[in-house]
Amino acid sequence: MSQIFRRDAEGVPTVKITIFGPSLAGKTSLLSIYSILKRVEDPQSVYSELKKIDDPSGRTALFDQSVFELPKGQGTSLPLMRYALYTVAGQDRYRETRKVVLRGTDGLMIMLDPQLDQWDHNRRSLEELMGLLGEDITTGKIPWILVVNKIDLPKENRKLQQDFLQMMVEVGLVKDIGEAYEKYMEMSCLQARDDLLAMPRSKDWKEHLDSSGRLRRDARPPSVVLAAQPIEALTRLVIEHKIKLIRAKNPQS
Ligand SMILES: Nc1nc2c(ncn2[C@@H]2O[C@H](COP(=O)(O)OP(=O)(O)OP(=O)(O)O)[C@@H](O)[C@H]2O)c(=O)[nH]1
Ligand SMILES: [Mg+2]
Repeated sequence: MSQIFRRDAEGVPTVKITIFGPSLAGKTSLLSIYSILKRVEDPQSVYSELKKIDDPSGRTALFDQSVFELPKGQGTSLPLMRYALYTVAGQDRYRETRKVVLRGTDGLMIMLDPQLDQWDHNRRSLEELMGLLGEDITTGKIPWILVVNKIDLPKENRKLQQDFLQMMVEVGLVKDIGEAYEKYMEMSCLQARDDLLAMPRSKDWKEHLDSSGRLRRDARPPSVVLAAQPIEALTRLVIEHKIKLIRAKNPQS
């Protein structure tokens, strides 16, 4: 099935998605919530549990990683595919590690922090990313999206969508606001986590389960939909992008 899909040690085609952004944006929080979600919805899809390499303060020191399986046949004619999710360590002192973690990434989720005092950190993080992968990003070689977390915070304490769209243009991620808008998403990891953990205590909990006792996908609370969407949308984008490359190389496939 071509070298365009890398294969893991078991020979299964695997795409690598990296979550990049400044320290405290919520990258580890997102991966933790997504791992819990997949465990309650479809434990068989969790190929490798969340591994965290963090420092004594709980911040990531190298990366977090978790690997999931896509239902067979989804998006491709392949029997089985995996997607490996990584987060980078956002603190300034881990800059060198981020280069290593980004190596070979097939898709990029940029996660930013809307808190007013984090504004400069966001910009520095975007500038660093542009220095490392700017060409791959702007030419479409690496599919990407930008997610702003912490929208649970009061509006007066955070930057809003328009500020981020403007910054995306200023750092050269996109050509104009329209293009920025297409790449932009928002979420609250905190809200998603609270809503997910509250579900088993709700009166209608049983109605949200399928016959095997798993959480039904269509029962995701809206905050959980918002949190899972960027990962799942980006994974789809990456797979579609690779299939296009394969078809371009071999029109018969
Ligand atoms: N208010 C609010 N706080 C959040 C949200 N998501 C994460 N946090 C908090 O932000 C802090 C940092 O979260 P992490 O997930 O560790 O951040 P990170 O991006 O992995 O940081 P590094 O590992 O240093 O790169 C924690 O105290 C979280 O509880 C959110 O949606 N809303
Ligand atoms: Mg982290």
